[in-house]
Amino acid sequence: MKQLQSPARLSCGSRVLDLSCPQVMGILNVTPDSFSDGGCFVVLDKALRHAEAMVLAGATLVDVGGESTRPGARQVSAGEELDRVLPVIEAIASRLDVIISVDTSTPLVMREAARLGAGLINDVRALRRDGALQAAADSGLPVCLMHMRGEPGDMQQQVHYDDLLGEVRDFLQQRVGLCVEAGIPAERILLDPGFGFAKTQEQNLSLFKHLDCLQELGHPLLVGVSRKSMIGKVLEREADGRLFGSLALAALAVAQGVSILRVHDVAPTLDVVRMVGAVMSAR
Ligand code: PT1
Repeated sequence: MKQLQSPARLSCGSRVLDLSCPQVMGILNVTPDSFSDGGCFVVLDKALRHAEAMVLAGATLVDVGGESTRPGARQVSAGEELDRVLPVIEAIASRLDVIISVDTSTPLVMREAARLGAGLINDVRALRRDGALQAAADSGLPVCLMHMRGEPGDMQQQVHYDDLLGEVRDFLQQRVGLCVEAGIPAERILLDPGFGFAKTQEQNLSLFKHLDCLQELGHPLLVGVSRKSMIGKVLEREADGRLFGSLALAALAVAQGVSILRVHDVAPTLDVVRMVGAVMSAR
């Protein structure tokens, strides 16, 4: 079992994230509902309650996203994304003691989110959109760079790898280089192998098995597998039946030294983190 690494503290705007032990990031999707938009009070209130429940359950980060990135999802306009995400970020920032992560690839969303109190930029496109490197650098916030190929709409057609682990590692290392050149200090960069993004089932499982190899890159790792289809395919269960599978992977991730778990189910995941942590710190 890999020992926990300790670049201990990460400055996230006005808050500090303790990375000496694994942290749980709660997922807050602000994708529209059929009969109201992001600026609507009902939507805002519901998002705020959900965020509050996750914070009470022990989440130290809340990941706010206005664009679905699951396989086949359609893209949304910057305006739509801003309308969905900004009111929620503003509301959480003024009410809850939590680090707000903004799940976006859109430079303007990064800038506005940072202005309203976001503490981390989480980009599934690893700052590849025009202007994203600069927007992230200007924000002064830490960033999470994720491995993906193509776009969520077509990524599952780009799953040929000669050496999956090597290619994921090289991609992330290359993105880190460009970030540092753009003025984002290496200490502020988190990395994510991107489970479910341009990968087959076997590739997802193999990447998970060898997650600890990515520790060589020297950056804290963030992993998002909660309720994903890679669990559904093994267990033959729909999304609402994937909790135990998600927890099994959370345990395996923590055992491989992962720093942040991006999850829907905060309370049970924290039990896993604490239990695995207790075993790992035993003599
Ligand atoms: C992730 C992630 C994310 N995942 C980071 N951000 C999603 N850093 C959104 C499926 O196969 O892993 N890391 N932001 C959600 N995306 C998916 C992808 C959801 C695949 C579901 C699947 O079920």
